[in-house]
Amino acid sequence: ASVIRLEDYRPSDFLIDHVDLDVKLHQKETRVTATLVMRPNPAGRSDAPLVLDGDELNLKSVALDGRVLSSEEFEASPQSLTIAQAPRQAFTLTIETEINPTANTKLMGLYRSSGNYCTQCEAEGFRRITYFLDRPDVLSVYTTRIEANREESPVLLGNGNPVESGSIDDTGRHYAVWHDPHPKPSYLFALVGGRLGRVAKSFTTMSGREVELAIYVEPGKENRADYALDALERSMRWDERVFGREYDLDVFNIVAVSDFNMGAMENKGLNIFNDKYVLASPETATDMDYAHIEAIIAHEYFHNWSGNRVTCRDWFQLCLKEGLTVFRDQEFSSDERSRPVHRIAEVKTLRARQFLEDASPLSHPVRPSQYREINNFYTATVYEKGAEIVRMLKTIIGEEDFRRGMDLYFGRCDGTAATVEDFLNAFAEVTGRDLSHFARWYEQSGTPRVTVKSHYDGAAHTYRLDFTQSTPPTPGQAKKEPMAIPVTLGLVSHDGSPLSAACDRVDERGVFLFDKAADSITFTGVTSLPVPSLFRGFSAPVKVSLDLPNAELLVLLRHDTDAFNRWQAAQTVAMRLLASLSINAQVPGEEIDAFSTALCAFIDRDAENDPAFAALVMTLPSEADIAQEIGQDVNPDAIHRARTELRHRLGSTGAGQLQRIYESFTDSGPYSPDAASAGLRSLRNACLDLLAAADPETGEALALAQLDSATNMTDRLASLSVLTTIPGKAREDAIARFGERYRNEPLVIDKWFTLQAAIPEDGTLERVKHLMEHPAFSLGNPNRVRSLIGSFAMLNQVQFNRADGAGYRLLASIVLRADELNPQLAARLLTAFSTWRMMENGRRKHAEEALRSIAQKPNLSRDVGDIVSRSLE
Ligand code: HT7
Ligand code: ZN
Repeated sequence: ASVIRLEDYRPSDFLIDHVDLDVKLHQKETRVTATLVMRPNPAGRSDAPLVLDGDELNLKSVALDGRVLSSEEFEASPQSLTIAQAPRQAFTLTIETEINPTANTKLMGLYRSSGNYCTQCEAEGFRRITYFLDRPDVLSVYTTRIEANREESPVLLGNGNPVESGSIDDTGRHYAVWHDPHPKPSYLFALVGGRLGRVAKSFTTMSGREVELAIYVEPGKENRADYALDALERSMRWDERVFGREYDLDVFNIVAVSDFNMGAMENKGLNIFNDKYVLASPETATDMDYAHIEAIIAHEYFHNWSGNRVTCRDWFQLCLKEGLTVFRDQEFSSDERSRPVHRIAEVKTLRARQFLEDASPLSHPVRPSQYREINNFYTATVYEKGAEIVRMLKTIIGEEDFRRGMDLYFGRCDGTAATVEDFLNAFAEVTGRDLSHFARWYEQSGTPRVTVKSHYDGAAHTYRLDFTQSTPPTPGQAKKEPMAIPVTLGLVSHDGSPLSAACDRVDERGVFLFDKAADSITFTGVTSLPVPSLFRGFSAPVKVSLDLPNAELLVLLRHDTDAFNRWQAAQTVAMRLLASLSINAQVPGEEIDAFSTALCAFIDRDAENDPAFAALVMTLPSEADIAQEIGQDVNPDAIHRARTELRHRLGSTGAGQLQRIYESFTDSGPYSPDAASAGLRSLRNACLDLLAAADPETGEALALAQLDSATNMTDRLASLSVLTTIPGKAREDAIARFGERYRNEPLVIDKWFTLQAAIPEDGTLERVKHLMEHPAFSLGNPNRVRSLIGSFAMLNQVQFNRADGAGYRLLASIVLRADELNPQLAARLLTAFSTWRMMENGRRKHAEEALRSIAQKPNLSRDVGDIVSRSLE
């Protein structure tokens, strides 16, 4: 497949100022008439033909300035429409196409979901609706007329503001016209037609304009959208307060659909969401679901400025909108909830997804320099590492200059399609700093490793830290340059008493900018040996090697003022124990005892003050994290045994305290999804998990009782999850009862699929195959596929990576089947193979065979072809 390169970017030869779209919705034969007001682009080539993009389109007619063109005057295929002799001044092109939304299983362009019509145009879906210059630097003002059968689609929604609506006599059909005054790229186009329920409220913006906020959902589920509506209102207020950004249309609509390739889409004034990220009730959604809904509602809303008002020049700049918007939604969630707890959750995700990606054959820069299929670049690197870059920039320049830079960027680039350079220039300008070294974060892939060595001179009262950095080679980048790494740090005394130390390389906010291959800093006035607390708040997305003994890390767990590093210290000790246990099967008992004792002391002292934080400290690194840490010749069975053993030891040592907390923190009163209440539940469920690890019999009894008495999905699911770790009749009965109870709740059935797919036992492979025959499962629905197949491949380390290769073969066969329906979904599932090279030899061979069996298949989609070939490179 052909490769698209950033260096080949050139402006479009033509522009489209206005788009008039007339869409007559029919289940199989939807008619689209696009009237495009066009002109040659002064920045383009003057002799170029007009080439419009298409994808699986059926052209009915083309007219130029009102004159229907004969077939000699243009060249058309389902993939493109070319007019060799296009006018050299403004002209109007009218194109009629016919499309079949019912047959559209790719869920890109116009498709049907549960009987409703909806669209998904990012990145290149608009070309599946009409021929167009389907690229983000062509901005147009859209007017959309939607017509449909009134019975089938009483609700008709488009971008922008409603203009008019009415009936079409004697046809049973009706129409609505929408106008969006803000020029936008085609990827932000959307329309919806369907039978939908609605919740709404009005919002007054900071300048006093009234906006009608509405969420549309499956009829009967309106009350499950209340939380999302509240989150939307809070997001809008937050963006006004923190970034000074106001909403700019009379309405803001959100529609929840059940078949959706990703989480949600920020179409101008008409966000379309995966219903999983809108619908919530205590009976069906967990605390984590509520938190995700809040974050994604905010994320899509924040795109209105970071993405829509200022969009991307080309898809290489994707991080410009996605990294920045993730940063904004993370800040929002931190302000709405507990900042340290949220930061830990962000870092856990970053390490589990982005560090993993960066250590795999799929590693790429935050701003890639080439791609074959852009859909494969909506990655953890572009999103999560992209957000970390924005956060580092803020750390380096400080809060005030960051806000001034953001204001300059939004103000200057409003209404344009911008680049990463435009973004950085705004900050360089307000600070007077040269950010060209910092810009390397966008270009260089791989996770830097920072190694730190400490030297204390008790006579001179000095304490020196020697830093070195290196970044491993990644595909296409053998040699690496040093990065500009902000290190937020401090020194901690062994007993927690205040420590006065000075270092002129560390600024007043505790930040040292480490931007060479090696550097040293020295603190003076240090009267006793301190413990260094480095990368506070995870100030840079790097891996750290530090020569601190476990005992000193446990001092940080006890005394550090930085909550993130308290958690990190416990994780580092746990990881050391788990990696040793996995590799050597044996670790000196005293080391485990010291850790257990420190953890028990921590629980005694701190669990009640901050339950959510305590639950995080008590949760060991996952099996996937341990595999990543080991990095080569990985044996997932050994890792599973090691983690089970350590959980058993911790649960046994702490049984008394765990039991006490479990019993004293019983949930009372009505359910509330707020962070404090959720924190209590997470602590209690972390206790239950360790108690069950220590003694399965007690665990089973407690979990069964909790499953019976739970008044919300968080507690019910947590108890079922504990039961899935204890084989036997009680587990099977509980699984069956849960499945029966929620058989009409697809989003809960997803959780049920996930729990079963993650059982680390030999029978799981057959169980997954069996569940694929369950009436609720469908290969056409991304949520179902992700919850059953995605969970098996991503969460079940031992069974996906079975020594006999059966897990790999199962995934390969499903990827091939899914590819015929939905290539984007198939390609995402396939990324589960990204860890194959770190496995031990036997597994590696099986994984390679499975990948080759996919690669050999004829007619692979570009999406799957791209991932499989990069995975094998
Ligand atoms: N900007 C959106 C990304 C997206 C997408 C969404 C749904 C289906 C296919 C998609 N391709 C790209 C979502 C976001 O990050 O906000
Ligand atoms: Zn986004």
